Amino acid sequence: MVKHTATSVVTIERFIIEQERMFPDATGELSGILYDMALVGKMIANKVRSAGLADILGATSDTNVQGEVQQKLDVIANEIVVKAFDHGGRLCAMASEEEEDIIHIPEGFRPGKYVLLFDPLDGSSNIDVNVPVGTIFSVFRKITRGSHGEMEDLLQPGRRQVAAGYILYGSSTMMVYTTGQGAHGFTLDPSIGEFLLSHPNIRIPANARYLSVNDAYEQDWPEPTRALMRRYRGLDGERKALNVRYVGSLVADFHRNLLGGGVFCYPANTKSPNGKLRLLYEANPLAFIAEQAGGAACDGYGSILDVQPTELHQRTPLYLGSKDEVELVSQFPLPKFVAPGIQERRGASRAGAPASTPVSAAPAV
Ligand code: AFP
Repeated sequence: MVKHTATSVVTIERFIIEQERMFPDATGELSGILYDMALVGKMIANKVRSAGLADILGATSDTNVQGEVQQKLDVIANEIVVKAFDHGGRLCAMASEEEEDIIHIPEGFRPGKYVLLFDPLDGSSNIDVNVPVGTIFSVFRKITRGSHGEMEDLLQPGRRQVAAGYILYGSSTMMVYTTGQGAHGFTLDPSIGEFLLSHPNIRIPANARYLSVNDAYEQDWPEPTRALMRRYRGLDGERKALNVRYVGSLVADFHRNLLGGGVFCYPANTKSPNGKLRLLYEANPLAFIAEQAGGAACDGYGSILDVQPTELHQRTPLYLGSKDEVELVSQFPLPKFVAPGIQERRGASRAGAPASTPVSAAPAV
């Protein structure tokens, strides 16, 4: 394996080619998806950079499938991704956080052997105030017979992802991805329009510094979640307090914790018994990256990557980041029923777990 340091000049293209060479049977299709994603990142970065100038700030009158008002840039970013991928011959289907149904490959184009799930512009309610946003993506191999992609191809547990990543539109634009061979970060050099390897083999620091959580929901958390947060904050006298940092834009919060060490939490609460974040477009891809960087992700019952999805827009509670901090969640077991329905759904939908798995016996994260 070629060993790169943060001081070698390596374009994302060269890096992807070098990784592909490690697999003699590789056809280059997955590499093609990653190049296309880097291209998408540059195109969306360009739109985000000029958002304030082009009179495209503010909400459209449309709402997405979650019932949220779509920002115009969400719509634009969604279109950029779909158009970059629907004719390339590498995908047989897609699913987007912004679209209700499976996105089929148009007639006349050859379907490929992968499916792509993506959140085109996560954190988009922050655009009006110039806060970092991101694109998140997840790739699976097709598992059904026939040439066209089906729902079953999209509803696979995160453990089966073959690639995942995100693009952060922050003070600089960065793409971080994994194909299961470590997590690697690339920074866009705007003067040459290339992503250059800047963060090879990212390892999330074991000594966490940050806690990212929205305290506004504290009154709606179950008692074990409140106790967990008191522990993170050092209020129960058991440990040193973590610093609290919350942007409210998942990619930005995750990226800071990935590099600096920390845990992002979006617990279930009585008003949102399944949390807010989407399993397929947000939790799974970031969980894959976290694990590849030596971290972990759980939903309060077990590993995120073991959850068998049942619907495209499924939500999940999420604890994500440094391993020790995520493992702490299992010491604060949630009551059997956080809210009507949640335990039955969780027990029944975890891949490989019997429907009756009691919470206290949930697999360790
Ligand atoms: P938007 O895309 O509506 O801005 O939501 C962003 C997000 O999905 C995720 O990026 C944040 O971590 C989370 O929601 C913030 O949610 P709260 O505002 O409830 O804390």
